[in-house]
Amino acid sequence: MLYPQNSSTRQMTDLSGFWRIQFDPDNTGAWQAGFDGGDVIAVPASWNDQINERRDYLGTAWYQTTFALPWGWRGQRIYVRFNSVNYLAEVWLNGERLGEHEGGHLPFAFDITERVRDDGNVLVVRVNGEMKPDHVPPGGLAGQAGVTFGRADFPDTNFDFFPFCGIQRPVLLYTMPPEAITDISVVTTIDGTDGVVNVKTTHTAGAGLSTRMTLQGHGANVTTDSESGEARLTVPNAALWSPDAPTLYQLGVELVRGGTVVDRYTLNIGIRTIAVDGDRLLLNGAPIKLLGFGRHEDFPVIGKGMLPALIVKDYGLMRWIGANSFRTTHYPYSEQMMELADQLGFLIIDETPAVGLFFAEPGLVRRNEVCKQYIREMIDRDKNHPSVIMWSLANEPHTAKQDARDTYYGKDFTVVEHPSREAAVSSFKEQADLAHQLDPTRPLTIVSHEGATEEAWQFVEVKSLNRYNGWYTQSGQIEVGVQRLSREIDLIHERYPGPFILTEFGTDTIPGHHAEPPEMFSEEYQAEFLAKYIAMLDSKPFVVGQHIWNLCDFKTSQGVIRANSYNHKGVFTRDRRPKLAAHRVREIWRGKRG
Ligand code: BDP
Repeated sequence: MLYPQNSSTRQMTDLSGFWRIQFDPDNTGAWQAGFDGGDVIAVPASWNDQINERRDYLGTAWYQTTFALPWGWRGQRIYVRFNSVNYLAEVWLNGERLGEHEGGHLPFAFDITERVRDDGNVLVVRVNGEMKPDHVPPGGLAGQAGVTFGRADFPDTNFDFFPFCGIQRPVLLYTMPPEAITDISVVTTIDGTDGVVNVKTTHTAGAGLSTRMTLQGHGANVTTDSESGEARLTVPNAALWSPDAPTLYQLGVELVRGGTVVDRYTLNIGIRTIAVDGDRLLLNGAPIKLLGFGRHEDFPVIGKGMLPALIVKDYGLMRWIGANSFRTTHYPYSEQMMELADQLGFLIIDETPAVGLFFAEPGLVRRNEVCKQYIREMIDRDKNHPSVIMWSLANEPHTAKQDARDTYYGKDFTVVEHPSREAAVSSFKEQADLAHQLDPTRPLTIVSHEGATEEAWQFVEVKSLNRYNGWYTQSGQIEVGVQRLSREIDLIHERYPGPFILTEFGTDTIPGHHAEPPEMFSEEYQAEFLAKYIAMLDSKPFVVGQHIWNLCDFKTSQGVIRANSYNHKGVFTRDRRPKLAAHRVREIWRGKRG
């Protein structure tokens, strides 16, 4: 799905601003053609933190805005695109239904060419943010054993972040010409010192159209014409894309009819390869280690709203601390975040919104279908980003038949078998097959909390684990916890050879709370914990990544283990100030990267 852009053949305008919102707790509203009154609401941003009385409201709300068709757009195909609406969206223009979409973090668009007026257009979006067992991520399970963390937090999520709702990313109005480029897929390879850029394009039906592709930048200027829409462009002495040198080339695609350019689209691309080889993860043929974080799109007042300044700030913090990578925990991030990663040279594990999955009724079959929809949409959206080096199909799925993590290893520290549910195994096989088929070039991972008995790992190239030894288990005993984890990681690697990433480790830390000797919740405890984990991970050549949980403190549901309704595992506070651990990690990571 190409991001809208302005060019000599395309136009785009942003409908962000002050909209109106009408809450509909009884689901009786019928405001498809618009409503009078309601409250003012800023788009993009979640509603929860903007409107005091609606903080915990997760039901139905109707959004509305009006717009005029920009001058000169008539004659083009016209679309409205929603970059993110959480969770269900149903959309009407001038009282006519355009369609619906499920899932909070991936874009969708509607063709409004035949419906849009020159003036006085009323755009209405019915948003529903209810937590339900058959949604992904699921909720509304009230601590049901075996499928949840066993807690009953409020609001009742099956995951550990606040379920912010609303129109959370920009809404764009854009044009495409009547004959248009509809998709571009880029796969790059390296041949000696040449960079090879394989491009596949699609366009609207029509005889007599051909495609011209031009690659420019860093001294390159390669052009090729193609009848089929496919081409292979070779860049001699190519400047490869990497975290140290995130070189981007400009790929210009033109759709041509009889010598006249009818559409034009420009894409920034990076020439790089990513591969798994034995225990190693190779970027451009050389081993790479991922140093970084899990993060959340989360900030006071805007909730999960897209805020360009916050994106810049977070990249600045990650740079400062010496990170080169992050995982989009636990949903795909904004397209703005992805674009900057390409420019700044960050390596991304791109994760679908599948967090807190369970493989029992209710909602089993439906959840599986929604997961596959997300995989299609995520790969379609992000396939051309050089920064995206891996797809994550799930975070901590409850795959085991029994939820009994503490008994997965016996007294003598051998694996005690805890079989996975058949439904989990077949679901992940289907999902991995789909992802491999859609993108044969990037490795897959599944982020497990089950360890060596995780059967879903058989379908993915990279095994990722979340562990909190010395925190949730072996509390107060960092050394004991780290030793135990070290043995566990070795056991996992014996069973599942290949690259391994510790995708989460960390401690809740109250800024300003100090203790010597270090004690849980103190800044010293977090600093020591992270330093010891990193030293242990560094000692294992097959550990290709270390992602601290979390970059910043973030908002959660209310529950007994979340003071302030915050997860305090950030090395930065929610307002982006460093804790002691940030300085410690910086010393280690920057030392490592030179
Ligand atoms: C893991 C989850 C993550 C949580 C974290 C924690 O993947 O979303 O926030 O633990 O408890 O289970 O801090």
